[in-house]
Amino acid sequence: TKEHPAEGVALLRAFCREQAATLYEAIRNVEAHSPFRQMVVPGGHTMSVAMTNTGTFGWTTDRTGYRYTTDDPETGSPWPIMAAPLLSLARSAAAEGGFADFLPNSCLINRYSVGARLSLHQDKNEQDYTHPIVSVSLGLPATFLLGTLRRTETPRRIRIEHGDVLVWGGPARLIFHGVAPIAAGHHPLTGAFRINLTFRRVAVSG
Ligand code: MD5
Ligand code: FE
Repeated sequence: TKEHPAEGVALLRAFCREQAATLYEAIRNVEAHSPFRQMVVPGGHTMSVAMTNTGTFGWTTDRTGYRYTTDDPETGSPWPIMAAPLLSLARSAAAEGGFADFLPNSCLINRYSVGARLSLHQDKNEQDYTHPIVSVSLGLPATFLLGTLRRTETPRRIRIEHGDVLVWGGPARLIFHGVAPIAAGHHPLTGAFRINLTFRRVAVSG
């Protein structure tokens, strides 16, 4: 099924549910090389979400700012190569969402434990906003905060479940969004976690 919760947003319910175990296996492999870590933002706070990356470029933050890098600053090695099932899923979801030739070169993997959240923000470090963003949810459900182009407007709340995929493009690419604190629960695949994969095409890096 395809829903359009806002202009430029396609919500593909249960789109990757059948491949979830394969995707999770790929995530576990990434984690074995580049472990999840809680990063520090420029204001000095430590994020409640733990992150790692796969693909040519990985998103990181520290006290000095946000950036995309080819190497994991924790290991000094390149981020793990994006596994075929991850790339393939991102491409097919983008196509279903109306973007025929999406070629992501970056996948941020967000791991939410119970209580972890992502405050309202825009994704604006990618330089080129003509490419969509594909976001995949596995494990515990979440309440997604779907805002507008203005930070001050109250966001709508959308329930996102295991296997759901969102494609954000065009007018939705720069809207404010976030994730409400994750409620306690258990999922047969991921246990006490929600995992989000955010696929992007990044133009430049530092
Ligand atoms: C998450 N992650 O569920 C979300 C899914 C992030 C992030 O927000 O930056 O890692 S990605 C949702 C998203 C991405 C890009 C644009 C928009 C939403 N949007 O225009 O609303 O962990
Ligand atoms: Fe975001």
